[in-house]
Amino acid sequence: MSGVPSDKRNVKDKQLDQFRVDDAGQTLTTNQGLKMAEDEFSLRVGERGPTLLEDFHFREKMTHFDHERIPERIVHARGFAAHGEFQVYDDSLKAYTKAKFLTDPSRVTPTFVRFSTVAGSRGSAETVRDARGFATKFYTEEGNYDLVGNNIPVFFIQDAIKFPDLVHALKPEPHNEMPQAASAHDTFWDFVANNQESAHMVMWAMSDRAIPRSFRMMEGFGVHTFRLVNEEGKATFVKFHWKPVLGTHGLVWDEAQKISGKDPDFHRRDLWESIETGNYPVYELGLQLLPEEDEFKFDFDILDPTKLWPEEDIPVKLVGRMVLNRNVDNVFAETEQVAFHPGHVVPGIDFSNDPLLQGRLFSYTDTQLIRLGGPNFHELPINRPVCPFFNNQRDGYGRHTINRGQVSYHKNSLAANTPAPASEAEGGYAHYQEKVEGHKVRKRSDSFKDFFSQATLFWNSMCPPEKQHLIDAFSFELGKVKNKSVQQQVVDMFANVSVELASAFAEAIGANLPPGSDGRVVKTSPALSMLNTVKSPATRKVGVIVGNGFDGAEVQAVLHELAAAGIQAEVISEKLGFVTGTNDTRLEVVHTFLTAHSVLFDALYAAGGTWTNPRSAKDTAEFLKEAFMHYKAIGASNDGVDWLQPAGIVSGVGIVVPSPHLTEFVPAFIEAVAAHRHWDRSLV
Ligand code: HDE
Repeated sequence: MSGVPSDKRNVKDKQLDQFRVDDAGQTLTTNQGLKMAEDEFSLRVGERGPTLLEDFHFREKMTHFDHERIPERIVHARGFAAHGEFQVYDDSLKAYTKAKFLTDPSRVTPTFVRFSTVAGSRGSAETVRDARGFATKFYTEEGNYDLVGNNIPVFFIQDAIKFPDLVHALKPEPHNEMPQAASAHDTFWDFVANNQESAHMVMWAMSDRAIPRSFRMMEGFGVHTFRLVNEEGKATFVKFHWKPVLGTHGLVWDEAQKISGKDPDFHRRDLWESIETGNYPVYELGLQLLPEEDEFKFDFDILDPTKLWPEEDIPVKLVGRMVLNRNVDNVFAETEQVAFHPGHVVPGIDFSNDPLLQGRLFSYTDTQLIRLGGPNFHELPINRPVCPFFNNQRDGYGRHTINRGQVSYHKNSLAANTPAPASEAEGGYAHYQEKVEGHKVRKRSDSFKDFFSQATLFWNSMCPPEKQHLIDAFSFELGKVKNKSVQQQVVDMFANVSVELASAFAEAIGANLPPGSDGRVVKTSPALSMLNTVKSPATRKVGVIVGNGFDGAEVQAVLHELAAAGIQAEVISEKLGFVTGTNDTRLEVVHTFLTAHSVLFDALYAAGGTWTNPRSAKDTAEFLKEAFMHYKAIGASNDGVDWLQPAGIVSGVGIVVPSPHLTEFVPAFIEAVAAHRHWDRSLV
């Protein structure tokens, strides 16, 4: 059921037990509990006659089926989730917040995390170019806290009122419903050019951050500035981060597109399998803390969601760890019905006046009302807090609770004025008493009007291969835009970010080159480059191409070392079953050239052997060529070395062959796998 030993099960896991049902081995009944003698044939007049209306079993079964679907999320429809646990490292945050789950290191808080793409429908491919949602529900003892973030730390727009416009422009165009799960079309880029506050996030969306290798290898960001509030009522501004311990890694665009066809479920499969095999994803929670007194010390407004706080200026303090250790039992019941809301807070966490955040505080409950069909979605098992909840709210569609008693109003005398509010000292939530004054206006603050400096900071911070990927992404996206004026508007807009960038993609799409030169912003932030991230071989997937007659002792020794480094090696051969090497060594074949593809692996190991089908040599060459093209580590030993040349691979960065001994080969190959990609290959 839960995959976690019973003594380790947390309070949320145990709470879900009362709703879990195992149908296997049971007698089939109707929803009224009536055992049925037949479930294959409807009730009809004569064997060849019409079906009778009195067939309640048929009607119930069909009606339920007819109503199985609910509206998908208007954004973030395609998602996948897992259960986990969060624990803070120590009590040092007490100076900043009274939130118990952030200050009591003895508490283990159950979490539920849903990752998602933004633009695509529920059935769309997962490796598309897009921001990823990273939404975490903490089931704390003081109520649910939701950190509803993305893997990009800034947003396209500054004011929530523009969200419907942004999403209309991004989603498939209404007249032909194309393209699916893609920003590479006219209306999105028309929106960008005419809403230039989007410049910074567009830079992130065109970078490798928008094609993550895995949900386990991407950062998460709360985006907005929030507040932490301590016992004394003192507030500190905060930005939330998730840092994956495996580092932040992306795919190659060509590879990402091919994976969309070869395995549209690539990211969920990766997460699911990691958890099933005990390779639990781990993220550290990081906070950037800013005293309220320092609010105006920056050259950007901290309320502006198109701005990040450079980590070199305001360091990220790592405060705790989240481990995802349990897959869901049922995707609809849990992943689809989970309802996140940035307004689900606990004492010690409060909001800022970020106008995007303020609008989100309205939208999320509103959207659950249509999506989950009424106001009682908090009663769904996945959404229930693990602490008790009482109030005077009653009735509505799908009410489960049987509230007893006469009274459902406040104040009252009949129930001694209960349920009663708690004072702050008793754990009651009291909003931070920020002083606010002003005229009612519909206006953008002047402090929100610098759209380009941080977009340039991002560009400046990229290493040469990352810059090239950005140029390629802009060239691809705008190459798909049909309207010449929109193309030119985007070139002219991004000349404000970098003339070098804008000129490069202008040339690729045949637009006019922008005038001017760069140099306005020279600052860099090394934390923005993914090349500076953690590198680890752990959980990397290596395809082992091997035919019968391989060197048994050698290949087994290599596989042993790879496993010891945490690498997942999977054998690819010409047919399923077993391949046999010298010394009667047998390896189970997990994939054939037909069922797998080079793009589904982080690296390949050409282990040698012979083929019975002449096509296999060609398939091997194609696998290797593709891996080379996608900058992946390739290891080859014994007669596997002979497979490189037909693939057009002579030597290069990340190509590892025994030189001269096998003992040197294995560590070198593991290091090459850990490097993720060998971008230098593109520069030689
Ligand atoms: Fe969301 N967003 N959003 N968003 N968002 C939704 O709520 C919205 C924004 C994010 O896995 C919706 O339950 C508005 C920023 C995630 O279930 C909806 C605005 C960030 C998820 C909604 C934003 C996010 C959503 C659709 C601008 C990163 C998926 C379904 C004011 C900090 C949660 C739903 C899940 C989902 C509204 C902008 C993250 C319509 C109005 C910025 C991860 O309520």
